[in-house]
Amino acid sequence: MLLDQFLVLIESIGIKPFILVTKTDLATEDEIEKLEKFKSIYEAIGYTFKLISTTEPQADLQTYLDDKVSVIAGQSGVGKTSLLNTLNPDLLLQTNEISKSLGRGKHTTRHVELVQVKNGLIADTPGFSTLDFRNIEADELGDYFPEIRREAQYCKFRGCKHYKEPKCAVKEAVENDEIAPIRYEHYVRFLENIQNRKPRY
Ligand SMILES: Nc1nc2c(ncn2[C@@H]2O[C@H](COP(=O)(O)OP(=O)(O)OP(=O)(O)O)[C@@H](O)[C@H]2O)c(=O)[nH]1
Ligand SMILES: [Mg+2]
Ligand SMILES: [Zn+2]
Repeated sequence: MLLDQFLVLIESIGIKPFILVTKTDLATEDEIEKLEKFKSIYEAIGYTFKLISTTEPQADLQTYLDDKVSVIAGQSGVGKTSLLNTLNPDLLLQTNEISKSLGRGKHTTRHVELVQVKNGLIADTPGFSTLDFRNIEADELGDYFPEIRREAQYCKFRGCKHYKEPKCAVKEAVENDEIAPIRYEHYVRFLENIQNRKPRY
């Protein structure tokens, strides 16, 4: 859910996302199997999705980041800074183990800083704990789900929000398994969230 929320925000500002699942050295075989299923869902949408671990060098990621300006973002403690240290061992950026009592990161990175990996620049960022859709309107939400955006042109009604409207191509695509139900469920939750938000004056 947090990932989909994040993807919506990233799409809304026109940045190309690259999804990384970190610390896969800690995952069990069952967990890896589950992650592979998510990987195929996101790849079918058109996203790049990679399972990584800082116990291994990340040569192809280095190449991907070369000559670009990127931002690495995610919850506190997921290993953003550790990954940058792996990509460029000269950086020696500070990292911290996650808090045992709280079960989450300690907000070690406290400011945004651009660091170099090959000829690319990457902004390390502080971990966030919540995201909100304050700047996104109900009628644009579907644009930020690429698979919904693609189907929306076939909906019977212009301005269809793919919610309670009849003859909705998006809902049909969910029923036919062309759109992952979990993605559509999140779309509906975000939509309801936006529709229930207090109006701003
Ligand atoms: N086992 C394992 N541990 C990792 C991996 N990557 C990071 N860690 C550990 O996870 C902890 C948190 O890493 P950080 O790099 O500080 O996390 P962060 O995302 O930068 O956290 P904030 O700066 O608080 O947002 C550290 O103890 C790292 O050693 C990994 O691939 N495998
Ligand atoms: Mg950090
Ligand atoms: Zn529709």
